[in-house]
Amino acid sequence: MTLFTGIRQSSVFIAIVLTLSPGRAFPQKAETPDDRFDVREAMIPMRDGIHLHTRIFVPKVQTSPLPFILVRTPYGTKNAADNFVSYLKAMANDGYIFAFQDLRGKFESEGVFVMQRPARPLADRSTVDEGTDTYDTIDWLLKNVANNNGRVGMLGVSYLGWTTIMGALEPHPALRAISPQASPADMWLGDDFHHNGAFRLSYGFEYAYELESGKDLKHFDFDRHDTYDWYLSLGPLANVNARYFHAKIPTWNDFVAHPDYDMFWKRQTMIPHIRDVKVPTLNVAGWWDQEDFYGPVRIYDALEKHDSKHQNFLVVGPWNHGGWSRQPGDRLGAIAFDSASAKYFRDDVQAPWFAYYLKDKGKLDQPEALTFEAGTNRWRRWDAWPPRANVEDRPLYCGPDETLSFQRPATDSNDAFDAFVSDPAHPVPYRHRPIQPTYFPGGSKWYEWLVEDQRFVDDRNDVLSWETGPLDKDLSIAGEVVAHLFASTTGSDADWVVKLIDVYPEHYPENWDLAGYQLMVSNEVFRGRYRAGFEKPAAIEPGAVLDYRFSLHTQNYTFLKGHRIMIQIQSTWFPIIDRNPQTFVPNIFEAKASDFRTATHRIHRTASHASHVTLPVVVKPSEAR
Ligand code: PG9
Repeated sequence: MTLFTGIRQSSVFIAIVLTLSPGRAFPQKAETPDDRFDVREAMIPMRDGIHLHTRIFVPKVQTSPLPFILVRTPYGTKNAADNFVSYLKAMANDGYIFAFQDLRGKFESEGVFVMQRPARPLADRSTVDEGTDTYDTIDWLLKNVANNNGRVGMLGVSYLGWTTIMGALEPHPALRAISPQASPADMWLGDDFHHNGAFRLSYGFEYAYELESGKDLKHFDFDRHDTYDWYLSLGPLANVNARYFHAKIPTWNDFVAHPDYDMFWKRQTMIPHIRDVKVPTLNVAGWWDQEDFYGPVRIYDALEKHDSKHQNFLVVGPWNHGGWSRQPGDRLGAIAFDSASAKYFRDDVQAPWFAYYLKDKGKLDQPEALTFEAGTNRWRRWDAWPPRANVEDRPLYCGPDETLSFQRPATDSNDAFDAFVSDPAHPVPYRHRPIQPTYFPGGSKWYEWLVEDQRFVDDRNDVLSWETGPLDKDLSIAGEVVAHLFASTTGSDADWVVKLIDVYPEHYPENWDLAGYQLMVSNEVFRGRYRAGFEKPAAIEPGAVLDYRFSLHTQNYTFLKGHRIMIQIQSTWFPIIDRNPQTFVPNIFEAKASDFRTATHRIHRTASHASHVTLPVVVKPSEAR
């Protein structure tokens, strides 16, 4: 068992890796840089006079000029060598010069940190951004580190994936291959801080504090271990600045000042800057990424529109946030995948892909999209993602008596709905309590909550479920899952959470721990006030049946014969999503305690208001690896 201690799992840079089981291939303690690299620290000058701290690992034995791998991070470079234990092990064995750099204002770098500093407009040559910092760094490395082959690659997970794609928007000509992995693309539409306008409270609060309360990282000191209680007793969001942050955390102030999808968020996303595939790109995502799944797929899509030279690729595996970088990847929580999927990615995908572009080594054997199909537990190769052929969109309808089927309801009876009372004072927990602080060093279930057994909320009155009978044959999906609800509320605002679930058979001798298990396959939340547009919120007319259509994202999954498919709908998911007052107020960050009111929500299931989830069903199996 490998134990990662340290501030955050996604940041392999500050994790201390201890190997607890003796017979493993990698060393007892993280390999020290001295073992195989000469380590050099440099303060690299940027065009505006700011110096960025960079730790450079040059192989002690170097028989030919080597390419660089550049990694730019807000999480510190002190433990950068830990990467060679797992994430970059195959690449270190292959031979690269590695450079790890602190972003502006973080750890040992000069300057001011700006959370996801937007790319400068094309016409603006006077300011700096992550792109110019990357450019200047590459320029310096090429001139100052001997025996390089003139090529540079970049990669990293999450914030480090984001700096990777930002560095490739206006790339240095020597930047020849990038792998943005779990990079956020849009913090309001679908990544760490909001989903469809619903604010990711616990993540936004804890992350903003962690990054912006000093030059290094600092956890917020909760006085409750179960943060469900803490966030509930916080009351309205205005109490954050009043009691704790006192307007000193810039990102929190931005949340408050920009509740809607305004120019602040539109300037921050890099998507409009993607106008070409300027550098070969390996996009990487995990199906159960608890932080950034929207981003990597969105970036892949944006690049794909311009990919005339076929240099843009997608890999999605059965991983949580950054899971491909550290574990064998043979399981996530209770769910097993039959093979070491993460190790396969590191050794047989990531390393050869970079070697091809940076060292002219080997033949490229990378399909357009490589996805791990959980359920059947095998990798699948696709020539387009989502697949263009052999997939049919099939709506799965909510029916009477908690049934779910591919038959559209025929009734138009006024009684054809299911209702529940949503009480902001008793929100549905998003994971099993206690909900430890997100990156709690003593252990947090944050990393695996997306695969937790959803039975823990199944019997709540404010969670509705509909279920098919046992499937008589396997049902595979490949592509986008979309929710289409017809819903009404007695309030004037509401959130809608939809979960697509694989229900394991009750009789499951293969593994009794999984008997009846409810595994979430796809999910998303939508804040009702934005149904007519994300830029301007609008009150919901109480009692009106309105339709809400939103993506539950792309998936490749097989519901096996004998399993059932379930849809759950609820209105709270706390504290990952802040509580909707259910009374329309212009800005929820300024809502008063008295604005938070109980409301009754209805999900309609008539012929004209047929709530459903559309599945991209594979009708003819495509070639498996
Ligand atoms: N999910 C993290 C993050 C990335 C970018 C901005 C804010 C948060 C991370 O793991 O780096």
